[in-house]
Amino acid sequence: LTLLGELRQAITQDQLVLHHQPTVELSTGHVLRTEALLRWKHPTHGLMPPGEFMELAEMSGVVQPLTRWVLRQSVRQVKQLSVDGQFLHVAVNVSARNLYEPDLVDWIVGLLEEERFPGERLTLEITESLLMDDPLLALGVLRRLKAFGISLSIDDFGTGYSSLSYLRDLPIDEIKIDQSFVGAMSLPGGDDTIVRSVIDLGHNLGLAVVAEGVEDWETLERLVELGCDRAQGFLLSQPLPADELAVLLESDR
Ligand code: G
Ligand code: G
Ligand code: MN
Ligand code: NA
Repeated sequence: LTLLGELRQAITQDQLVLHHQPTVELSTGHVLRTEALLRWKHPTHGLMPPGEFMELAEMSGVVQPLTRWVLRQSVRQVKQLSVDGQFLHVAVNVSARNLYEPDLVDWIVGLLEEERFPGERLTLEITESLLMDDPLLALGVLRRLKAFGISLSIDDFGTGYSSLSYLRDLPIDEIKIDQSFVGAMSLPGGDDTIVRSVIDLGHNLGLAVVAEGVEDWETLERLVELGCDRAQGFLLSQPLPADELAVLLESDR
């Protein structure tokens, strides 16, 4: 069996798992939401990160059932982690390929109804470079998602190349500064030019800004000084299995 053949079976064979990485609101210091990160428990290769199979999934179309599995499981798992009827907010990574699925929005709306989960508690993260392949199509789909209260975030911001007018015209709520730029802040002779500029750009467009890949206190403090809204990274928490996230959330209350 090829890797693709195995990937097709991974869903039904129960080989997929989600880890959850919190995003912290810097004004409060509390967990704002959690991001679902997919892993494949491969029978012989061990725990595989999405970087090792996502491209294959996108090229082959397996990304459709894969993303839908992640969405359903994410919603179910965060529902279990919710306390006092207050739903946790969850972010799910969506491939721009998914936006070409004609029934995507209807499927997500159906999922929210079935699971009785509010759209206001769901964020979809879409990678910048892929989004800009067909901005007009993206615009239509994103508008429909927003109508159901779903939040939209541009992932890996700064690595693709979006026209600034698209950034202004797309109905997005947030940009996530790619971790390469955040990492550069803590290198010898550290440089925060790009991070600073992206924070200002985001704010000028009325968007919230997340820094991803925060690994040390100095960087976090600098991000606060620069007015960054949210942060994510190993310093705050590794991606965790659901039961470990539950413990973290308990101590965050
Ligand atoms: O978790 P990790 O650092 O290995 O993630 C690597 C990349 O895979 C990240 O860019 C992340 O956005 C992406 N990714 C993680 N989970 C999913 C998923 O469920 N769907 C999609 N499309 N991408 C994912
Ligand atoms: O592109 P996206 O933000 O979806 O990617 C998330 C990926 O980044 C996950 O694979 C996660 O494991 C990884 N990640 C999260 N925090 C950190 C960090 O502080 N440092 C590094 N190097 N990777 C991180
Ligand atoms: Mn992401
Ligand atoms: Na990213």
